Amino acid sequence: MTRQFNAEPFALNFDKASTALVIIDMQRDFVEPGGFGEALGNDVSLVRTAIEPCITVLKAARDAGLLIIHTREGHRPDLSDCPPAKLTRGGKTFIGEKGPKGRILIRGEAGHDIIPELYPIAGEPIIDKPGKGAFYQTDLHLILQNHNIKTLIVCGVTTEVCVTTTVREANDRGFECVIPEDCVGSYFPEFQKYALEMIKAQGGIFGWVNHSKDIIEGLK
Ligand code: C5J
Repeated sequence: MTRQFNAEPFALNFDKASTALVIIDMQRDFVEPGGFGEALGNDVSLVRTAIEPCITVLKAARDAGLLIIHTREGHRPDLSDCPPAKLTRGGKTFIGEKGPKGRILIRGEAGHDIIPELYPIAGEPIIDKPGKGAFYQTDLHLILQNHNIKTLIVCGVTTEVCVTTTVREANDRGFECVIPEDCVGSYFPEFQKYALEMIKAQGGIFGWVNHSKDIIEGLK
């Protein structure tokens, strides 16, 4: 059955059976006080605003029977999957070094894992990604294709980095993406504002933007 999400720049038609919720990198190191994000000098309260709206959208998506996918950015402990160029970034904190919640962006470390409030349940795939985009060197496209998914609701952090890198590539791969604006977060308010404007500009050049209440209403 075709439904509609209220959204900008115009309403988005979707079908529950071909819609997935993708929650990007809601990891302890990015979102929790005392993590890597904060160690970089960021104010994590700016990204924590996305937690409550994400909880409501996750519940609505679970109740509606949507495919739900979670992603985590991080690397193997031996860093063999980390491009050398990425290892030089971070200013004072570098990937693989000891951070406040374990080695920074290393799989298996406490800080790399998803926050308890949004923890995946059985049957919800977790995509471990080495890059910013969720498609790069992962099986995300294959999983979406096997479930006949056409529409993605994309939430998570950070808006201008991993969320929109994923949305831009999803758009090129033929998916229709909607971002509920209160379900994404950035350490930089101006980046949040302009990243979302760029998605919906020019008649929806990369996708659609709406609010968690529009997602919940559309899934009812
Ligand atoms: C960043 C992310 N910001 N998940 N990662 O490095 O957006």
